[in-house]
Amino acid sequence: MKAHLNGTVSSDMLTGLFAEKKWISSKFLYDEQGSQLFEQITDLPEYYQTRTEAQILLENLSAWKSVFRKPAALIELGSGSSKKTKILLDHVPNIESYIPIDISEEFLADTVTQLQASYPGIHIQGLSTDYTQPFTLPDFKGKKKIVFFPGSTIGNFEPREAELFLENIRSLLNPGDQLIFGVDRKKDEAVLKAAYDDAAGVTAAFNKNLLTRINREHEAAIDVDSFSHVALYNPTAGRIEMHLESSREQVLTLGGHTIEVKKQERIHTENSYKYDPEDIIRLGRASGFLLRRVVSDEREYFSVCLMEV
Ligand code: AVJ
Repeated sequence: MKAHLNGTVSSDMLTGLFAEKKWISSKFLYDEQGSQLFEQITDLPEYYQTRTEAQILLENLSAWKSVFRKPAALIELGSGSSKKTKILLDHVPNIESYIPIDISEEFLADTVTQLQASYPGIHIQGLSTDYTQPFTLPDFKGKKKIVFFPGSTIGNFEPREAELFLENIRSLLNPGDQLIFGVDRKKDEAVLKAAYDDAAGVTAAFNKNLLTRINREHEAAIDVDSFSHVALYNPTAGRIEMHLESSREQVLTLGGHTIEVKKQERIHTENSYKYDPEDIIRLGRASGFLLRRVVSDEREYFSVCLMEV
């Protein structure tokens, strides 16, 4: 939806720009261009997360094998290209069905077609929905369900929201069903900052693409180059923050509205919360799951967690 000339702004993407402290939700980072940039981020030397999580998954196959001791359904939240899931599909027997859930219908359909060809023995059924909104799962006739939520996406939720989100997921499951999720750990600030402010400038482009998207979808003319990428670690909150900082005083015109921006004023575009094992214990307790195990890499950069209903 667009900002209307009659004075109402009905777009989710723009509301935060009219707030005292300007913000844009990080979910808008992932248009087509943004999703491509994010894929590039996952290959950056500074962005250890994706390859560390894959390594942890590979190094702990016996744990996932015991999760799937009996035939079960694997349900993935925000499956994207299902890259990490392939580690499970390739090495873990007894995955009877795979239900990738993703908001992008087109992307999902392609993924399902490709996966079905590679894994003819697994029943694959995509579900195109926003998994942060209430949804229902297909009926698995009493079969065990394993929810897979990799990529530290949980870090984008505010801590309280993360608890409520997991509580909601738990309500879709039965006793004995399990949840496997990946989350980035707190660590040396320089390592964290580099991961969100890479030398090649891919993360900067990813952040600034939000403004390009607003220009395109709201017929705005924001001077994208007048904003610079800022990534900082907020140790009190335990999170990385991304902002867009204006290099000058300016007025943005959006669908008949004007927004004044001061020199060096920032638009907050993302929070990425980091979880140490004690934070994971708290999260499990608050969401009503039983925490079964937390596995990390040698450097203790990332964790994969197993929880049970
Ligand atoms: C996809 C939310 C896990 O927080 O690291 C990457 C997104 N933002 N670089 C993250 C992101 C900037 C990413 N998550």
